[in-house]
Amino acid sequence: CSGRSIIATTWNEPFSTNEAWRVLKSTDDPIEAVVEGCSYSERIQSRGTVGYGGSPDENGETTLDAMVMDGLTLDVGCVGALREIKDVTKVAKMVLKHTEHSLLVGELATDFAVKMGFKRETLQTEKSLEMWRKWKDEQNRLPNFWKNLPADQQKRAAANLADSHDTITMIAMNQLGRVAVGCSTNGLKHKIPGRVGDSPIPGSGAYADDEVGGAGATGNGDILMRFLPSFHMVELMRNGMKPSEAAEHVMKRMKKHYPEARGAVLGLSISGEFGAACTGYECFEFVVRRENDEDSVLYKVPCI
Ligand code: SD4
Repeated sequence: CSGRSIIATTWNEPFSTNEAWRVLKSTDDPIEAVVEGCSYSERIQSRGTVGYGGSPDENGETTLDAMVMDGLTLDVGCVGALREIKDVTKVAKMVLKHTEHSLLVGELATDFAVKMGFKRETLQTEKSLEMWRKWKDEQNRLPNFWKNLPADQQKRAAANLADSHDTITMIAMNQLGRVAVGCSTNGLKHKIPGRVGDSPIPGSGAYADDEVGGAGATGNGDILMRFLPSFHMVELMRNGMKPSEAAEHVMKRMKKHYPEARGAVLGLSISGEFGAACTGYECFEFVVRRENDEDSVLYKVPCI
C-alpha cells in the first residue's frame, strides 16, 4: 500500500500541511497528523481566523471551535465556544480519546480542558481588542443598523459577514488507507457571544469514514450547517461520485437556497482522488501533500 499517504487542507496552508505530513510520516497516525497540523495553524494564528487573538465576539472575547474525527471508529471529539484555552484541537482530541461524549461547549469545556492539563489563559491580544474597539465604535455610530435594513438586505449582509474568515480543515489518509479529519477556527467576527459555527458539528465542519474518505467545509458556518455539507459529500462519494462532482453538487444545493452565502467543501476519497467546489468566494484554494511531492501543492478552483 505504499504511497497512499496524503493530506489535503482548506486554503493556502502549506506550513500546517507540512507539519501534518511530518507527523503522518513519523507516526502513520492520521489523527495525530490532523491534530498537529491544525494546532500548528492555531499557534501561528493563521490569517487571524484560526487560534487565539482573532474574530472577537460582541463582547471582545475570542472563543474557539474545533473537531477531530476518526474514520475507522466514526468517533468524534468536538469543542464549541471554548474560552481561555489556546489548544482547541488538542482539547477536541481529548474529548475523542478520553470521553464517551462527542461535543463539549463553553466554560464547562474549559473546566474539562483544565482537568486534562491545559493552561487557562486569555485568548485576547492587543490586536483583537483593537479590532473589537473599532467595531464597537462603528456600531455606536450606526445605532439600529441591522433593524433598519430591509429583510433581504439583512440576509445579504449576514451572508457577507463571512468575507474575511476561514477555517482550517484537514483530511489525512495513512499508508493503510485510514482516514481522519480535523478542523479549527475562531469563528465569525463580532458574533453574538455563545455562537458556535459549523466547524465542531460532525458532518458539517468535517466528516470521515474509512470506507469512503473524508470531507471538510469552510465558509459561513451559520448557513453551511443547514446542509451538513461534509457528510453529504462523503455520502455522494460512497455512491460513486468523484470528489469534484460531489463537491459541486453539495455547493449547488447551498447556492440554490442562499445565493449570496460563502462556502467551500473539500473532499478526499480512499482511492486518493481529491476535489473541491465553492460558492460566493472569487475562488477557493487548497493544498495537498503527497508521497512523491517535495512540498505541498496549491490548487485553485473557481466558484460555481
Ligand atoms: C464558522 N465556518 O465559524 C467557520 C468559519 C469559516 O471560512 O470557515 N470561515 O462559521
